[in-house]
Amino acid sequence: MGGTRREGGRPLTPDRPPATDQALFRARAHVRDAESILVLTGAGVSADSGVPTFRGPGGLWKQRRPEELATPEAFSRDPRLVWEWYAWRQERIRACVPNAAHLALARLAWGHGRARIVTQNIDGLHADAAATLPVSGARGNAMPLELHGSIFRVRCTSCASRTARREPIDATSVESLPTCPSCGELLRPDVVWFGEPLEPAALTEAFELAAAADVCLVVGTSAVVHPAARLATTTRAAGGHVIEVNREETPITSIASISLRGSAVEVVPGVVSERRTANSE
Ligand code: BV8
Ligand code: ZN
Repeated sequence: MGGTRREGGRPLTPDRPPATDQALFRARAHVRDAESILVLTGAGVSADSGVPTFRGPGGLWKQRRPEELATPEAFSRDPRLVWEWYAWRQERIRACVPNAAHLALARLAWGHGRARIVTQNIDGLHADAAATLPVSGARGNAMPLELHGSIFRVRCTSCASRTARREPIDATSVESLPTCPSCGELLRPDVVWFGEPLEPAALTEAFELAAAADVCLVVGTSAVVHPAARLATTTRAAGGHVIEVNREETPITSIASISLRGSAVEVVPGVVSERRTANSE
């Protein structure tokens, strides 16, 4: 197993699995010494909390693929079926709590104000982890940039009003689907579906963070969904390090300085431990 740093011009041969002590030590050093860190997470960071991943074994639902349900066309064709899928996911997610990876990442972002969490997930678990931190101005640093929206927010299909909504959705009939209190039109989940653009401000901020990051720590994403999948390559192109935590290889593995094999809940806390050398504080 050969992991090398980028220095010295030697060809980059990322650390191969499994997450060995040496690879963990090097990843921790990169994180400790970085002045700016972009944390990019996908469904894998929440898998250990019990949230089904998109493309894993539990990702299929009633023999349909998420890409067939998470689209504006699917919603206009059958809003009840799409809401039934989101109601089922909401119910699953309500029973889930942030795991050790969410909590360690929240403490990293809160502690030094030099790390930002950008997530593809809509489960709200990074925000729940931030809410466990002591109330202070710095807690805001731990709040994630939710690139794909939130399963616990709804948006009107007509007047586009947005509101948080955690109470269960009754998707048993079209008539029981939620409607807008202002204009009476149908509400939809406030998430980004395939074929829909991401919020421009969030997208701009995410790519600015990626370009400025010394380290992009990528946790639990298959890196197949764009434009989020391009954030790590943006950091790499700007000369930063990409550190990946995943159970398996992904398209990001080949550009990662270090790719740590293992589950987020086991690996992430050891990589982002808060201790920094005395002279760097
Ligand atoms: C857009 C919200 C333009 C909904 C989601 C360029 C190239 C190719 C395709 C495209 C491209 N540009 C655009 C596209 C099309 C499309 C796309 O990317 N398609 C892919 C599938 C090929 N992109 C879009 O449509 C985007 N929009 O580009 O608009 C535009 C501009 C102007 C005007 C009009 C249009 C919108 C994409 C957003 C879609 N919405 N979610 C919902 O969730 O219901 S995406 C969805 O996938 C989720 O957000 C999810 O987070 C995301 C990515 O999946 P992952 O998070 O990676 O999850 P996955 O299950 O795949 O993988 C889990 C990983 O974790 C695995 O690697 C596994 O090994 C690992 N793992 C598992 N357990 C653990 C673990 N790791 C660690 N520990 C564990 N315990
Ligand atoms: Zn409305």
